Amino acid sequence: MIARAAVLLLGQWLGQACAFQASVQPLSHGARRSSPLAATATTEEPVLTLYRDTNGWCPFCERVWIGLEKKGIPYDEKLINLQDKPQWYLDIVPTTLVPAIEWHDENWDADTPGSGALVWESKDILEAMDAKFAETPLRSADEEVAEVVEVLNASVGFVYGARNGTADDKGARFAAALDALDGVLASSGGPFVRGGELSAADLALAPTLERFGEQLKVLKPEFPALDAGRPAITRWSEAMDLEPAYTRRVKGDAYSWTAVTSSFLRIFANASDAETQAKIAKADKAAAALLAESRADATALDDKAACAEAVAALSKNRKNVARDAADSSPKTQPHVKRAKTAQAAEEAIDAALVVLDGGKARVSGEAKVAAAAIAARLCAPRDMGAPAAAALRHTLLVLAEKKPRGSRLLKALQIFFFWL
Ligand SMILES: N[C@@H](CCC(=O)N[C@@H](CS)C(=O)NCC(=O)O)C(=O)O
Repeated sequence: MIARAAVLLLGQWLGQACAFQASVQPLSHGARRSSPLAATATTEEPVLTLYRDTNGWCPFCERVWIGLEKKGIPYDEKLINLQDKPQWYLDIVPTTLVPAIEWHDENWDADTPGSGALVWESKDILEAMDAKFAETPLRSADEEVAEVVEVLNASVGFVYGARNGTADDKGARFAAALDALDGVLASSGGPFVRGGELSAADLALAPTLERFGEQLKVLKPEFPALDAGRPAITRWSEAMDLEPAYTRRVKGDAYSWTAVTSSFLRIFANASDAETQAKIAKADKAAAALLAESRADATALDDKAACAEAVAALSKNRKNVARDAADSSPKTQPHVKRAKTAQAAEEAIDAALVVLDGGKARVSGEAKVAAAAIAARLCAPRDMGAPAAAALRHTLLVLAEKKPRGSRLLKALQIFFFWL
């Protein structure tokens, strides 16, 4: 009962977060699309539609999303903008919240949302999925593990909010909750909450711990890493990172969560006070440093499946991406320099597609600006999975680099002397 109330509270809070995040103009506008790279890469006909938030940031959606990937259920997606939910969605889902699923049953008609049987509430969805696909159970009742729910609630209060109670109290509560979780993970035999198999409890934890782990580095650097001195949580994180159902498409990355931290601060804190301004500047600086790391990470291109996913997503959304990269009055990430024209962004996109496909390319000056803008705007899992985002960011940032002034002259001299 307490656990249910706690999950509900988390839902209300994150509902606000997601509503805000929906104002980010996404690179991906696909209203209905198959997962570009289902970890289970199925070509079977979808058996259900997943309704999830446009930004791919709702942790409840992510919980179901990982579950679908893990169980290998073929699905398609409809993305719901939480800031402007379509009337048809309000009409078919009584809670009006995401996620929901719609079964492609005998009544289902692709053009009539709600014609198939609908299930909402992430826990009920996971249960319904387990009922139909019993051979890969996620044991969703286990989601109610008290220590898991307490970690989720304590994190929500601590990371941003300080409405009731002091930051110290909240920090102590969160630390105690993490200790208790560590205890559960140790006594289960691990690496997961219920032992050797992934369960719905792990699916509830992962999306939240992942983002707060990154954001706390900027917001509360004095708070130790979530797994510091908690070996069972370290083992759990490592085991999660071996789950393709999570890492290939649903997991975000350090850059994405850090880059949106300043947006979170603008919404949840008093953006005009000096302390918040300093944190915003710090978050943006930390994000820039992570971008530099992406530039350095050429190994991202070794993951050919990731490159293919990036090519597919970029090709499909290129018009929106180009528009976004040349937006002269951006609503988010105003510090990111945009290109003067969408054509320059198109040039950067074409070049990136060539490089991701194994070729070589260079771009003109304004397209370099566009390439850097696209790299900075790219978010996982909103636009693509984290491995694909790493490959695309690296590609774009290399394209964006200005060649040192002397290098062309040097090349010309080399050619000249070669022919002498
Ligand atoms: N208890 C629900 C919570 C779902 C939820 O809170 N979803 C949020 C997004 S994170 C939402 O739809 N917010 C939109 C709104 O509040 O209007 C579940 O587990 O599915």
